[in-house]
Amino acid sequence: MNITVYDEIGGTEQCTVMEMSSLAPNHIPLKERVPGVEGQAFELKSWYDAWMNKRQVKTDREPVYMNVEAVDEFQATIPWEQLNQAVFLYEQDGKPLQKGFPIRLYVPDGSSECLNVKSVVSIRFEYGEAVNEASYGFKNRVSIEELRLNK
Ligand SMILES: Nc1nc2c(c(=O)[nH]1)N[C@H]1C(S)=C(S)[C@@H](COP(=O)(O)O)O[C@H]1N2
Ligand SMILES: [Mo]
Repeated sequence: MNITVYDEIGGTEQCTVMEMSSLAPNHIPLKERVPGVEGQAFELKSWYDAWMNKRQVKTDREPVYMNVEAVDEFQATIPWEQLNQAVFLYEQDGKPLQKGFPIRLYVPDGSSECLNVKSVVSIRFEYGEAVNEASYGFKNRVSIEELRLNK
């Protein structure tokens, strides 16, 4: 399963877990940042810098937030300042994740544990208007039935 990475300046790339984790300069046991949870994780921000370098992007700008979306369409938008300790869990017992595959975000500095999005398949770095608070939840899914009813 691929993960789509998008950055307004750096462009778009489809990555495998292997490609992402091998690019990441800083790998840690997750329990160092999230006590009680086993597994190997890599740091988000140092991975992001390495990815931007690989994309040959030079910029002084920083994203204002990151948006991640999961297989089940759960998604979260998190201000850049809450992401300093953020990591992606990618392996448990030396194997791909049983729960949260392909990767799971953990946000130790985040405003809520609900931001620990499982099964992330899309990661977007955004530079637009600042968001002051993190948000999460399922994307709006409007069925044909509802459209008819609300007409
Ligand atoms: N993909 C996905 N990730 C998700 C959720 C979800 O519904 N889908 N729920 C979130 C919420 S609201 C919480 S509280 C935690 C629960 O994590 P747990 O399953 O490890 O207890 O996962 C978060 N990550
Ligand atoms: Mo939650």
